[in-house]
Amino acid sequence: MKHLFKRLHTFVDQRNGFFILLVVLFWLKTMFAYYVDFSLGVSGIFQHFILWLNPLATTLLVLGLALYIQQPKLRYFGMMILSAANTALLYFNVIYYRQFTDFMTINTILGYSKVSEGLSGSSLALARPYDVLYWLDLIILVILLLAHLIKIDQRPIQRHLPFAITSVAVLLFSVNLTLGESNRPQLLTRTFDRNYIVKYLGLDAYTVYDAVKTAQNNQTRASANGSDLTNVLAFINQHYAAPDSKMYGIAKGRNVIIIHLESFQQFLIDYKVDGREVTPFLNSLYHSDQTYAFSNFFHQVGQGKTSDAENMLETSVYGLPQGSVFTALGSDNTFQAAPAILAQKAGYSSAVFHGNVGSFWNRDNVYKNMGYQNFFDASYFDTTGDRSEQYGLKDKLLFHDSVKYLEQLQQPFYAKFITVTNHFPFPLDSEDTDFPLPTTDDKAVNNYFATAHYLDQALQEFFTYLKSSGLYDNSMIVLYGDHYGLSNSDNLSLAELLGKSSDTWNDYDNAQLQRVPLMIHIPGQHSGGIQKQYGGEIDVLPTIEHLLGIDNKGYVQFGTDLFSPDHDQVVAFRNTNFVTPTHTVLDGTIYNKNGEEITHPSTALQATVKRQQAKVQNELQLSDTVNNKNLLRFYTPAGFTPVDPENYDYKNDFAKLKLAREKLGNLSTSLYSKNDDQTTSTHYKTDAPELSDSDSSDNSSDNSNDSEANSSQASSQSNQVSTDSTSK
Ligand code: GP9
Ligand code: MN
Repeated sequence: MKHLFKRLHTFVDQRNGFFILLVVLFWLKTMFAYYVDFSLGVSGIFQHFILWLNPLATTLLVLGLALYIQQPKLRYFGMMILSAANTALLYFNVIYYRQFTDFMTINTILGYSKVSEGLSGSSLALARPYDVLYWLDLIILVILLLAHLIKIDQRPIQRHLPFAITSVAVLLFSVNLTLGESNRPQLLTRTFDRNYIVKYLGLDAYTVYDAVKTAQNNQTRASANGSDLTNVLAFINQHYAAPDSKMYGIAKGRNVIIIHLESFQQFLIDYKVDGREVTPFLNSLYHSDQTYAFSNFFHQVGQGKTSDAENMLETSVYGLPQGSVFTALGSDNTFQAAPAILAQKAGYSSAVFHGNVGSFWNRDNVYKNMGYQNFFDASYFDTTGDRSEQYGLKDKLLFHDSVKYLEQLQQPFYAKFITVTNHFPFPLDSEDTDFPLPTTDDKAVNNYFATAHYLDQALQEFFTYLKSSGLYDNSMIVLYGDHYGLSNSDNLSLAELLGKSSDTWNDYDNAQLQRVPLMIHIPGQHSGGIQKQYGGEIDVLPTIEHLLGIDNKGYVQFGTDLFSPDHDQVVAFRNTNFVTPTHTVLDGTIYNKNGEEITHPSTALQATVKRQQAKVQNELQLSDTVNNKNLLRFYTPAGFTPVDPENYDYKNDFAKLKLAREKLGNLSTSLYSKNDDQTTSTHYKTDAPELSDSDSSDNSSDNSNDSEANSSQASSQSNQVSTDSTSK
């Protein structure tokens, strides 16, 4: 033992030994933070391996900088300072994470961010006794150095050593990046969640990445000028489509319930497997005369997938050509979004219900900029054990467990439910399904039908509740599919199920499968039916506004009301391809309605296509300018007040709603108040097996509170990202 200690001592007394000791200590502290303080959702040996590897490259790189210093004392000082700075970054993130379940951005660190609060005095209350472990090593080393118990090695540093260490660090980082990208493709281009970058590349790399992105954004924003806005406004004014007077205001004053159907494609509607309808409930809605059901409605998302769909629905502005506008720009951009417009123009309250962690797609920040008053994310739900599947709470449970919050919203409300169970690769516990699977060679294709069926059942249960609680009659329910579930490569296996052959399957077929459902269900309105006009996600907001009797003239919205006689039926895809009622144009190739390539288009058609293609390109480019240059900060439509994100935080939303209800007394319009201050969740009927085999059936009772639900947060996070490597 004594011998070992002595050897260690001599090792540390040498500058290389001391350097290695600092690297190892910092690595250990990072591992401690990863496993004890952060919930990174690491699963599988490969992800753990990447996690263990990722602090090494950056620590070598950072501490290695001190080795370039010639003067021995200064060199040691440099190593200690760099190590302390790195520790500070780690530790402040630990504290911040305890409060916000998220990592600090450069803007938070510098205090520039409007949405993500920095560390305040109260954050120090989040310190824990064991935090001393983050600092103890440095304190001990300083003492040992000062007491000369560790000697400063006075020998000059080997000439090539610093450079060798930097090279090794860079090499290690490349290996790390390659492994990360192989496990989570498009890690840096799409930036799903800050969690992901830390998990794969480490905290230092994340901070640098965020700094570079922030600098780029600031530069693009700084280059904004008046003419950018002039072009946008000219397009918007000329493109504006006035409402059809028969439709304008037909849903005025109703609650709006948006149901985001994860990965749900239109072909599922009326589709049967072994003679069994996949989605009998959605089919019945689709064919109801109280539903305006669109049969030629297309998703228009890019890499931002769900977040792009949400962005279009909330703002009628497109996502970005690359990455997600939510994660890339959403923390700081100015939005003129549905929750704020509806609140200001028609007194709506607003809430989002989603069983995944709030940081995914940066929703926790973006929603504040959109003016969402409440956000019930995974922290408000019990997402433990078999209650969750990959991206969070199973859909039946999401609807069921949300009701106790929903009933507290003041009416009219604008409420959005983001489902998750029907997400690639469509896993589902056998207890949740008895649906017969097709038998193609592609497992994802087969499973897709079971999760879609499960979603359908969840919706039926929710609708039954809406009816029995009385919400149904004064609501408008909007259901839409966010994007494809099956990718173009899966489509080759899907082809046979659609009566086509994989041999002749082509781009045109893929494009037609961008159809997703849009159903606007207005109970008591019997003039609905299947709508054949072409449109896309960009058109939903103007349509909803007009149905609610809200004028959208003057707003920077790129879509047009689907019911307007002037509605624009040229539907742009994010990659500048487009579809129209008569033809589809993919990379310049024109297809007719039957999918046949038009090799010799008439001069008239050529001119039309040229004009349409130019419009599509112009529209997308203007939308990109609005996003990238944050143009809406310079323009506020008449009658609109810009959103102040500081007015929102999503902690204790349940308690806050209850308090608001109590304050309003007789004036409270919440369902709970209308129901004589009784919960309506007892009306909820669900066959979810996760509720029957535990005492969680009284989960919906009014007794549970935020802190109770919050206790499940940590576990929900590990559920959330656990299978991200399998997502598309
Ligand atoms: C995650 C969920 C899925 O919270 O919305 O996002 P997606 O992978 O579909 O973009
Ligand atoms: Mn999605």
